[in-house]
Amino acid sequence: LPICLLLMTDYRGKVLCLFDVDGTLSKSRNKATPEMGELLKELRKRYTIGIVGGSDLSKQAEQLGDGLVNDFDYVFSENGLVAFFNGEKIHSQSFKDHLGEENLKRFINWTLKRLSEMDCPQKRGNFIEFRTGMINVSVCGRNVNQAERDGYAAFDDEVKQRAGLVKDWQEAFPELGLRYSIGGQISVDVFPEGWDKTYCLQHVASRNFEEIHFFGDKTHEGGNDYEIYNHPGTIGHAVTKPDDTMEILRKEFLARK
Ligand code: M1P
Repeated sequence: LPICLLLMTDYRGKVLCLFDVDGTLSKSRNKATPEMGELLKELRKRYTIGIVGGSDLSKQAEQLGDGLVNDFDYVFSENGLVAFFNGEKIHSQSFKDHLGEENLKRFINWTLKRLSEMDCPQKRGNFIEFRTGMINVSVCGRNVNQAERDGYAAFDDEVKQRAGLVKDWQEAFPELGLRYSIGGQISVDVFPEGWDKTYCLQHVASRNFEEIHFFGDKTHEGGNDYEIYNHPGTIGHAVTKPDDTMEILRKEFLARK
């Protein structure tokens, strides 16, 4: 081992660095750069590292590589409703079982009708994606290509269409105890109250980390990083792009003695 590494403290048992994916480790729905991959490898030599994203595992794998469950100590898909530690699945929570078939059908039918009344620059397919721990709803449809995706994001920035849909849901289904989270460019995640990203923290509680650092870009109220960023058990780092994350990691973590 190089002498400089021998002189540095091993924080692996004491400090967990937890990362949001879109906008934090990679551009939204894009692959993380090789530079980011190298930096995370370096970080893992001295710290425990994990990711927590709204996306399901297959989407996270598109962005971080097929081997991601082995490249991170913890992988939390769908906010930790599906969780992996050391490459093994340790938890899976069902949105369908929690809500019940009748409520689920009522919600989906109402949403399909509402989506049919909403206009946007382009519409493609896959408007409701059913996942293990949540459903993901998109007015333009998840099958948009990258240009159409960017177009919808700009449109939504201007007219706040997704925020309007969230308000409609809140008025229509107050009794279901659902939370609506705008985490990416084209869609809204829907899951029960409390199943936001703080959900994943239960999976690391027994490790008694001295510090849990969370890095995210949607830390404002209504963003899907808001709860975990403000949680008393985490130290939050707000970033606006992957370059910010790399800068913090180099200056504050890799340089730490
Ligand atoms: O990780 C953030 C979000 O990424 C995707 O959002 P979008 O397709 O709208 O850009 C989705 O996978 C979403 O569930 C997730 O929260």
